[in-house]
Amino acid sequence: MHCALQSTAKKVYFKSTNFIIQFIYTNLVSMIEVLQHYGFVENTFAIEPLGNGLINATFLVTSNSKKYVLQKINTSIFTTPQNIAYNIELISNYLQKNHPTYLFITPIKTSGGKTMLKNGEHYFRLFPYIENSHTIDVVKTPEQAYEAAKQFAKFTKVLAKLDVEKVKITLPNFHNLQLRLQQFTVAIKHGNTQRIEEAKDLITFLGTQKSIVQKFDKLKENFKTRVTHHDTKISNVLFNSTNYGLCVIDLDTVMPGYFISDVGDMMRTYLCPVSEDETDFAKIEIIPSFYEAIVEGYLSEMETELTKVEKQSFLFAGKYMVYMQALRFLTDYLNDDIYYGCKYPTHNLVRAGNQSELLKKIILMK
Ligand code: GN1
Ligand code: MG
Repeated sequence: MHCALQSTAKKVYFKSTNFIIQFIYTNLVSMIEVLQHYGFVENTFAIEPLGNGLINATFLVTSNSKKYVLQKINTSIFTTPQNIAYNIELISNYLQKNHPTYLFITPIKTSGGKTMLKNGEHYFRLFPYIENSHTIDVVKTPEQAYEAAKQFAKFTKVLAKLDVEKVKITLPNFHNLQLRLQQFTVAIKHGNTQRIEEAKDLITFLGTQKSIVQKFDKLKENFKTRVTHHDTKISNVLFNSTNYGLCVIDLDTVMPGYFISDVGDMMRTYLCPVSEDETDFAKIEIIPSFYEAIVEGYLSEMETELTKVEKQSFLFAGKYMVYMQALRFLTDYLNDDIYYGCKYPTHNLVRAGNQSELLKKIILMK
């Protein structure tokens, strides 16, 4: 749907659904103020929503035919946005020195020289828009899965010699599966009773999969801590016009972690030709050539870095991340959708069902 709106204060145009329109209205003045810190002149730019992120709010800004990406950080989730800015600067400086040709999209500095801007209570960043690039929401070919896996592997590989201890934690316990299970256990006790009843089959299924947590606790002793992206979904890779991977984006969760977070999230989002939002679970199937492409793409960069146990844990990575995501979606549903952006009341329930279905399919893989 396209909709051009005009603010009473300043002239700004954008496209979107009602939800986003409402969001923009409440944040409009703030966004206009923010852009002025980057030297934009009022009445000369257009803003429209961009992408499908569930946490931060992202916009495409067009001014004098040049495009930019403006992002407002969700500080109820990223409570220490300074750590994000710190990591990006650390990594950017390291790459400029050691891998100058690597495409790492760094935020544009404000007129005051800052890479992150605090405006009132809110934190914003502005990025250059990479021309002739595009993202995809679902994988349609093994080549796409290969390219995406390669890009995330390359990201960790070029940072292999950066002291991981210097990289800050931007979201404590983000991929702590034990904790995600605990949060789920609390939600099935104290959550919305009507929703608990509605979700009882899913609750039972997820309860039967607790051995994944124990297996993770055993395996992790053999996993190395590296600079890990932690959100390797397919829409976080930029492709060029001939469908080669260009670079990875959405770097807020870049922090020390295990490779299974990254490979697992690839399994979660590249194994199957439909997304986590698909309501027709009959469409959830695993395409073997997509699996092979993930493994080959990741190993094309990381083969020499991974330990033997890590190389044997690709399939487990999928179970670990899909299980975690199913727990997280269902926990949020039972807690009345306090975390993830939802487009309709049972959205999180559908996502949890979808991920559980995917988990069942991964469990059957050999
Ligand atoms: C969130 O906001 P977005 O879409 O980049 C979430 C990821 C989930 C993903 C599921 C900080 O990512 O962990 O995998 O939704 N990010 C955070 O789509 O919780
Ligand atoms: Mg993200």
